[in-house]
Amino acid sequence: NRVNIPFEKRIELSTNSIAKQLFNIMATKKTNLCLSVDLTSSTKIIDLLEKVGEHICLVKTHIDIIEDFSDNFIMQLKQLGTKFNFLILEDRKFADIGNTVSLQYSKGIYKISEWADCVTAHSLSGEGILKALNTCTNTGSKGVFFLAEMSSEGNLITHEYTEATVRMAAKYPDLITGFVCQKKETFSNPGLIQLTPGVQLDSLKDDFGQVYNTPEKVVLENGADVVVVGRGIVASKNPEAQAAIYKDTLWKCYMKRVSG
Ligand code: 5BU
Repeated sequence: NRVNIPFEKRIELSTNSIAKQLFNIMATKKTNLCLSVDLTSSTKIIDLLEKVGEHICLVKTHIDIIEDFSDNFIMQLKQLGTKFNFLILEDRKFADIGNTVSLQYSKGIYKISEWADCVTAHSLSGEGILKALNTCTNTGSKGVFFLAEMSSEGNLITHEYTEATVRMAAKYPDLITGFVCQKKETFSNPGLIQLTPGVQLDSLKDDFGQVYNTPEKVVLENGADVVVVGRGIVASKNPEAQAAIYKDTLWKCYMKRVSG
């Protein structure tokens, strides 16, 4: 079972270079925490990452919510990634036809393909989306987290949709880093990474349908490899201390999972 295999061993089972890097970072830094920096000020994001960079393996951005976006911000973000050894995931949730996605991925103001190690994408529009992302990434080492399930209540993803998504991903072993999903049964390939959002220690939900689970539940029961925490850290009074708490709690759960 993939969830009982330690990250070190899963490195060689990966066929995507970003998955290999991420497994390696998690094993070395002993953290499976992904921070979702959902802030609208680039200086606040940089300040926050200076404080919590040591605790995270991955930072997840929504680049289109930033009000003072600049190329300089991207430069600083990349520098912090190098300094603290974390990767960058742009949670763009691409969903259009392949041709449009290839433009959204590499053009416009954000030029996501130039700086994001990996991106998220929906399977809704069909395989063309992976073909397009694959073509754009031919030159560098890039990855895609494919959306197989969502955390929000009432979302329209069915079991059949999830299964078809996993089958579609299997055709692109070089490109797929893993799945954004909620359950360990969703896929079995140990070379792929389960990224799970919807985690908070002090809250069960927000006002707009987000559903939160505990670290124990998502890592031990539901098979999460990398765990996304946003407001649990970002909106807390002391994000630095909170990041350390999430990191320790999540890593303990992972250790329990692979040793038991
Ligand atoms: P939160 O503050 O921990 O609720 O933030 C969760 C983040 O994960 C936020 O950026 C969402 O866009 C993202 N997310 C999610 O919450 N649920 C999902 O199913 C997917 C992404 Br896919």
